[in-house]
Amino acid sequence: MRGFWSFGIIVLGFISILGSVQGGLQIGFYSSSCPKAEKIIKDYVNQHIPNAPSLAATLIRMHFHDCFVRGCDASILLNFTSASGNQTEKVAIPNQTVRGFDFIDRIKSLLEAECPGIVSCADIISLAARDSIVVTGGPSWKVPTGRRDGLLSNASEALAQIPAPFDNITILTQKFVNKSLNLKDLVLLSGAHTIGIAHCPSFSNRLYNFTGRGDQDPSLDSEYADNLRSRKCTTPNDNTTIVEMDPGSRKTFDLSYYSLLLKRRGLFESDSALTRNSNTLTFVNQLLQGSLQNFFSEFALSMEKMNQIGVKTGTTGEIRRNCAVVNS
Ligand code: HEM
Ligand SMILES: *[C@@H]1O[C@H](CO)[C@@H](O)[C@H](O)[C@H]1NC(C)=O
Ligand SMILES: *[C@@H]1O[C@H](CO)[C@@H](O)[C@H](O)[C@H]1NC(C)=O
Ligand SMILES: *[C@@H]1O[C@H](CO)[C@@H](O)[C@H](O)[C@H]1NC(C)=O
Ligand SMILES: *[C@@H]1O[C@H](CO)[C@@H](O)[C@H](O)[C@H]1NC(C)=O
Ligand SMILES: *[C@@H]1O[C@H](CO)[C@@H](O)[C@H](O)[C@H]1NC(C)=O
Ligand SMILES: *[C@@H]1O[C@H](CO)[C@@H](O)[C@H](O)[C@H]1NC(C)=O
Ligand SMILES: *[C@@H]1O[C@H](CO)[C@@H](O)[C@H](O)[C@H]1NC(C)=O
Ligand SMILES: CC(=O)N[C@H]1CO[C@H](CO)[C@@H](O)[C@@H]1O
Repeated sequence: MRGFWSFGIIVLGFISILGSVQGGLQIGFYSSSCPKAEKIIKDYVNQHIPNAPSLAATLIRMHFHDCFVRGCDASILLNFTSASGNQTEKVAIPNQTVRGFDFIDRIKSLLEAECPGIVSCADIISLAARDSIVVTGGPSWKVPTGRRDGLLSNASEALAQIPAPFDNITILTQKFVNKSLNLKDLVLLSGAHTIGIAHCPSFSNRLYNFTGRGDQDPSLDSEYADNLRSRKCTTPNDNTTIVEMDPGSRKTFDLSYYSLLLKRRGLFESDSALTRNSNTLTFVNQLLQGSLQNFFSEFALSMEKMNQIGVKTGTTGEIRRNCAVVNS
């Protein structure tokens, strides 16, 4: 009988070890090498994000852009890499509006002071993005750790692989499937547009000369389009005016992004595309019929897939000392 129980305990032990190891990552990877690491990040976020809540949006977007190019390996933070003639991801158009690099650098300095050379920049982005959404009242998700930092960053890869606001459902699907994410993940992760802002060039083609006949995008509510054109993006290339993607609710992580989609008020063509495919439309309707808690838990599952894309573990990559440069 005792043998039976110890066998059971061993099996359970294996199951729980397997359960905490995900794609080579592990919950609490730093628990012995740098036990305070996750707390240092969370404390820094809790201390600073309430005074600068718009950073939460920029950090989750940084996390998304990082994971979509060469995996979640902090390649987005690099200022130079010889392989790409210094045309790093940061320089690519989609990154020109990503901010928050100094926020990550300050967290990195705290961690280097606590335990030098242990905590990767890639894990800092993943944890800080999650913690900053949580502190603003949004969903939480699991962030297993142990990501290592990449050695390369290439602007043309960012341009090719990061979805563009002009992409149609076919291209969006391809770019997501290429990262092992499905149509449901596309709908859920686009829900992050419930917070944050955009600049006019990301959508002004929908307001001006959409098909070359001085027209608007017919799939955008015309009253909303008129308003955006006359009050916000008074010139198509205005790159200073900022526009809320979820007007009136841009600081609250809620379902209103999806309600706006059905009112034909999704800001980007990529948002609006989600209502014109029967599969994605079904997911949008299901989310709207469910509770906020349901959205949060579904969003968490998609984030847990996203934060494992192409991760480098073990001995690949390195632990960067300065997040902006590879170690020399
Ligand atoms: C589905 C494909 C996606 C496209 C085409 C897209 C495109 C964009 C664009 C063009 C902007 C505005 C940039 C600007 O004009 O300043 C933006 C902002 C944003 N995106 Fe996405 N995005 C996508 C998916 C995602 C995902 C997966 C996330 C995170 C999980 C995300 C989170 C955000 C956030 C939070 C902002 C606001 C940033 C801020 O306020 O600084 N997006 N996105
Ligand atoms: C990297 O570039 C950022 C601007 O994107 C700058 O603030 C930072 O000082 C640079 N860091 C290094 C080490 O060059
Ligand atoms: C950057 O990526 C592009 C597209 O994949 C590739 O053609 C190019 O050779 C890369 N540049 C370098 C320097 O590796
Ligand atoms: C890349 O940046 C480094 C550091 O600023 C500089 O020494 C090098 O000349 C640059 N390389 C190219 C190809 O621009
Ligand atoms: C989607 O966009 C691509 C590239 O712009 C284009 O080749 C394709 O025809 C478009 N597909 C649909 C269904 O509009
Ligand atoms: C994703 O696209 C890249 C080229 O952009 C390709 O090399 C890679 O094999 C694709 N990955 C998957 C999982 O399809
Ligand atoms: C609209 O686009 C067409 C075709 O690209 C161009 O000929 C025309 O000058 C544009 N009109 C305006 C007002 O920009
Ligand atoms: C914004 O627009 C101004 C004027 O068109 C231009 O000089 C500037 O380089 C633009 N900035 C960015 C970041 O594109
Ligand atoms: C934050 C950041 O590094 N942004 C860069 C994006 O690309 C532009 C154009 O090359 C740079 O000027 C910015 O510094």
